[in-house]
Amino acid sequence: MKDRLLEIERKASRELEGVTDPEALEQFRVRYLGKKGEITSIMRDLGRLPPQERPEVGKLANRLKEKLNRLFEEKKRDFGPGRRDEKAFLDVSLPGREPPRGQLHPITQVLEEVCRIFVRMGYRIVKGPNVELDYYNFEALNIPKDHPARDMQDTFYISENVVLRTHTSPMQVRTMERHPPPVAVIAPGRVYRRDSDVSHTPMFHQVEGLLVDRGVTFGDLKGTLTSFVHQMFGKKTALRFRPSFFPFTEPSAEVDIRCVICKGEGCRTCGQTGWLEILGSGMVDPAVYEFVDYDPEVYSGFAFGLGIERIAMLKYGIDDIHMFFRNDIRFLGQF
Ligand code: 2U9
Repeated sequence: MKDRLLEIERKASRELEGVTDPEALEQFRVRYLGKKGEITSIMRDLGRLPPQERPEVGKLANRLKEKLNRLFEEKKRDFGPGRRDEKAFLDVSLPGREPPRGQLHPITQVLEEVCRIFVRMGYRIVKGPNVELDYYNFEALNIPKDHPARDMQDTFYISENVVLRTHTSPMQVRTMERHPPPVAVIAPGRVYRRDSDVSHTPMFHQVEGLLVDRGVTFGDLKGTLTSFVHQMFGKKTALRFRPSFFPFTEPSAEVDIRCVICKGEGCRTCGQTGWLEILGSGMVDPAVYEFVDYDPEVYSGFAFGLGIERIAMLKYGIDDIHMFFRNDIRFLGQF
């Protein structure tokens, strides 16, 4: 009897595949599920089985009956008024389909996180043009005419006196021009440099900061940036200030954190040093104050700059900066 049930199941499934009109479907129903149909006859024959076999075979027969009923109902929908290929078909019993949800680009997420940290410390956000005068991008930042950064190789020139800004520093100069001290601002945004390899793209994002007031010291710079690093990378992150040089700050220092990959052991990411450079900083060079009419005898301040793509690469362990700009949803959806 079990074999007969299996045989019916195979036969019925095959037959149903060949059913292409309502008449054939009705014949199918009569043949298998009708009063004189195959399943009904099996049910009737159950009584002839030895009593101990009846429950198992009965259960199998019931299951097959349910299955064929279901297949029959599904097929019926293909022909009925609510058939699937009809434009108006709407099965209100189906669960709703969730539309794919968007999210912020990882660079935007990191940029906003950096800004949030400084805004909490009292800094104000300033934004300005990406196409900038040579004066604000170089001249007022104490970058002399013969400085290599001004080379056509490094900077996108729009005309002799107009460039795509190579950093967001022009915004700090514009801010100081219009506001007397004290100032505490951060300038986030896009910057442009003629550079492209695994860690450089011709456009990237920076957040730069500037704080000027009476009596601001290198100690304030260290405290501020230490707090930033701890908020961004965790309170246990070791950091160091390494002497450096920038035309617009003196003295200058770069900030390194303990390598997030090897924890200081030495690896490919940190070039075996155990340290990763994450930002540049320094006390604003008095020469810069001359351009904005701040008195360097009364005021002092510090400035810093960081590349958002670099921070994001270190935070998420990404070794190719171009991943951020390929717009591959499978990559971007992970953040
Ligand atoms: C004014 C005065 C000084 C901003 C500074 C840096 C050091 C720095 C780099 C970090 C990685 C650029 O994106 S990056 O390649 N920046 O090292 N930036 S101090 O100094 C200023 C800015 C404005 C008026």
